[in-house]
Amino acid sequence: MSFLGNFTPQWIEAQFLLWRDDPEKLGAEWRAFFDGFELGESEFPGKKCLDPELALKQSAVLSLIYRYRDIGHLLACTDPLSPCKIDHPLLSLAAFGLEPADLERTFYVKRCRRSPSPGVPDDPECMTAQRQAATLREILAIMRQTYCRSIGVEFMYIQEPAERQWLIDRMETVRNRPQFSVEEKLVILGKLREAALFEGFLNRKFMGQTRFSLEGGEVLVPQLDAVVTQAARFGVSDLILGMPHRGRLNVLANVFRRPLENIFAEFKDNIELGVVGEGDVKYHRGFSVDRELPDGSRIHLTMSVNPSHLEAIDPVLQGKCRARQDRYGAGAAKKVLPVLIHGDAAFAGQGVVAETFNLSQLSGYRTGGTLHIVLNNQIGFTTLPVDARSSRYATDAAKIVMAPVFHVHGEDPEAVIFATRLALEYRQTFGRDVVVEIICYRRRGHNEGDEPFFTQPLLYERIKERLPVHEIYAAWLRESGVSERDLGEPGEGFQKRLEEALTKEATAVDRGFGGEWKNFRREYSSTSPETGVGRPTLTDLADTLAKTPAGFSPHPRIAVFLKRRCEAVRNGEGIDWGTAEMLAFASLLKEGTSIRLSGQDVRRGTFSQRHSVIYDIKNEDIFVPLATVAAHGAAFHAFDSMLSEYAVLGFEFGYSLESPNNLVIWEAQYGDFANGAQVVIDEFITSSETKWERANGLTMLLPHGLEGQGPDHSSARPERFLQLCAENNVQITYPSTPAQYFHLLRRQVKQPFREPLIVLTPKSMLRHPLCVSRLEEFTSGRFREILPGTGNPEKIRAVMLCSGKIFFELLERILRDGREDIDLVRIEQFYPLRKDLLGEALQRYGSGVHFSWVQEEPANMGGWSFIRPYLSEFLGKEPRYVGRTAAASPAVGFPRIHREKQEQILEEAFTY
Ligand SMILES: Cc1ncc(C[n+]2csc(CCOP(=O)(O)OP(=O)(O)O)c2C)c(N)n1
Repeated sequence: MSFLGNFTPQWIEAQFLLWRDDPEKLGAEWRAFFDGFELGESEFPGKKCLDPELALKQSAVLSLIYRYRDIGHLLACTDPLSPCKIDHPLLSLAAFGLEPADLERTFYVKRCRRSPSPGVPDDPECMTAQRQAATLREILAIMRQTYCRSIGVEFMYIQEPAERQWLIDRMETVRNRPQFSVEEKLVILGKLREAALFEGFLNRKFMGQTRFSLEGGEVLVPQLDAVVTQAARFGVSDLILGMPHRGRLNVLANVFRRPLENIFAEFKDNIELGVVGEGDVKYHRGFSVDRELPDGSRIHLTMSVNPSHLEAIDPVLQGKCRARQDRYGAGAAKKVLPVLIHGDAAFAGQGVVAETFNLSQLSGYRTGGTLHIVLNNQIGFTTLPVDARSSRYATDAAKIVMAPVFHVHGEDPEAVIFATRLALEYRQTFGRDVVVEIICYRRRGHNEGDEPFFTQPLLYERIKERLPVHEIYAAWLRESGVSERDLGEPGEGFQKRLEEALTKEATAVDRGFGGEWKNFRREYSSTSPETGVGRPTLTDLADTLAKTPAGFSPHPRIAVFLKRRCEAVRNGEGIDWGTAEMLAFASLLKEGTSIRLSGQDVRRGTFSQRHSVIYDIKNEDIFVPLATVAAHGAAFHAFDSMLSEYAVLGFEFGYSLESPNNLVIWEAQYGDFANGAQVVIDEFITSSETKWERANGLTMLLPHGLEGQGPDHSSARPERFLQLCAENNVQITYPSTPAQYFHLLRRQVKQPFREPLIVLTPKSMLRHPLCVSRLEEFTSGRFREILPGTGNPEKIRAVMLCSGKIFFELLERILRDGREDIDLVRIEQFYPLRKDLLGEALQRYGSGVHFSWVQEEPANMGGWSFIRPYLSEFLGKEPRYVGRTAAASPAVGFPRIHREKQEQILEEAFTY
């Protein structure tokens, strides 16, 4: 039945009137229908009565064209393991009210766009020049050749007319299959053969060793080779690639040209290669190289380090690229190209993929578009697509940003390379993400020790029958007239290189700490640098930061807020947390350190404590006071992030990898939510140095403290971070005063090395009258990892060791009750623990003093488990534990119970 068959004439008439009023009121198909109707009518000016059947058919043809562009991919022949589809009910002639007899009829296929603005006439030149006629048979052939051969394209959801037309123009003119020169074809063939030979060689020489063979998807190698060549032509200077296990060694060998002997050395378990730290398996390590191409152009290629956690690299790579783009300056989005390779199961299954797409157009996070390649081998370990996703395509997550997706037959290398070049050109032109999916298969099991016939016996019978793609392509070239001489022997030369490399010594390896990192020390050292800032500088900064531009109208409460901050600094006392942070930022900016602060609502601050960006209440113009004090090329950027932890923290980790001279900060809305990014914490932040020799100086601000807000706004889970500590991999702090926070932030930049900094930050303490500092605490000194007691040791009978917020609750009670028998020792930095300072702090007291560890967190959380063995060692006995009993949830849901429990802890602490 025709698509018109379901509608009454009255309904169509009503639609027509709507269309006359504004075509945008109708969906795309109905717009095409009435456009066609109008076109038919305009062919016969003055003729009142047009043959209605002809007009309907003309419209139907335009609908058909539209629909082929839209869903022609449903008929595309892209799967090497399945027969090609021949028909689809939505694409049959009947679906449009057309019939075979119409095939020889002539229809108009190009029409002029109606002027979008009322009163502006349609372009008359276009009305005559662009109209073309063709028979339906010809039209259908073009549509089928373009959209239903080896490339299926999804792009009609793109809402930008210019982008859509750009793609149409490039695809339909060449029917999605351009002519490659014989030379180009032979390069493709050579790369396919190298890819196959490499796998075959490893299979023979290192039988059974895991390498995650690329066999079945070898086309990835000529494809990436084409990306490199094309990118260099476009003026890309840096190509940064993130890819998982499958085919990674092959890509390193055949695209990055990593010395083969180095790859083999890793198979021989040659730890002589200079790995520092714990190291990682060979298919996770990073590599970078400058490649010079035959035309003389140069491009720097980076293979980013990669954990096993599939897709975790996606946001990290984005952050890395963005940092490099920021460093290169204006126009760098076109020069630094992010490329991400994905497996089909991981791309469909891992939520971080969608999160990363969501970052792609945000001003603080965009990277000018990413080229995504999905190597769809139609299986994930032993799981088939039917169990791996609910979406039709493995790539459907890309549609959230309306990225064009090219699905390409993995045994048609020319189609793969054509689609990839077009995708790259699209990225360079529009600065948006784009996806090329290679549909192929996996010749072997998931890894080299795996038996695929256990779970997919029939599928693997079919796979067994497939010839290697280089053989298929060589046969195709032979048939199309390329001579045997030109085709040559598979592997000439390359086989020899492989054999030679097997006997060669490995060469020096990339050990990190180059480029931006070359001035940093690898080793952690515990000495805190001096981080004070002179009084005149601080008061000047406070003055400057309190000013708003002439004519700018801040909210009246913000005006008061700015004034109070400034007064506190001028008066030299009562400086709160937010002011301390502002002074740390401002002084660093003035000294030339750029600052990037990112996280949910960080500009204002979740607790309204920061106000780093101020809004004009009359027009919402913004003003960033900190930007006005930056000097020596430094910049201050605060970005309110999208509501994600995983992708955003990953992004900031990547950013910090690339910019060790900057202060890069991620702030959690509440510390609790950081566990949404646990993969980034485990796999990158705390372990990247020991695995890959990639240090980083990322700072994480995690609001923490039990304040009766329930289980989920209370704990940054310090115990989790403390469990990850070893080998000086991270700094875990819970500073108690604004001045300590000031010195800590400055220390992060002034240290001669870089290690991640975790800061448990306050919530209610932001406004607590005791949680303030005097200016002289800022003007000299350094961050103090341990704050010893201040009482008279002669009078002290009990010492309470504690950290963070509970200190103030204990202090309040000491002050209230005038207790001179009690002293408080604060652990401001748990890790690396300054045992020397802790020892000094405890040695002040005479014998017979009672020592307690006091915390508000349950016993299985907070700092207790971590600190307990150290305290036992120092004291020669177990300290008393005062705090909540072990609990499954960090805090209770009822404020009254919270208060009662908190009171009990204090009571108990003071009863010794
Ligand atoms: C987050 C995560 N979960 C599970 C695994 C274990 N694993 C390794 S490879 C793999 C299958 C991946 O399938 P696909 O993404 O299609 O890539 P392929 O191996 O087929 O190339 C799985 C489940 C992992 N590495 N990461």
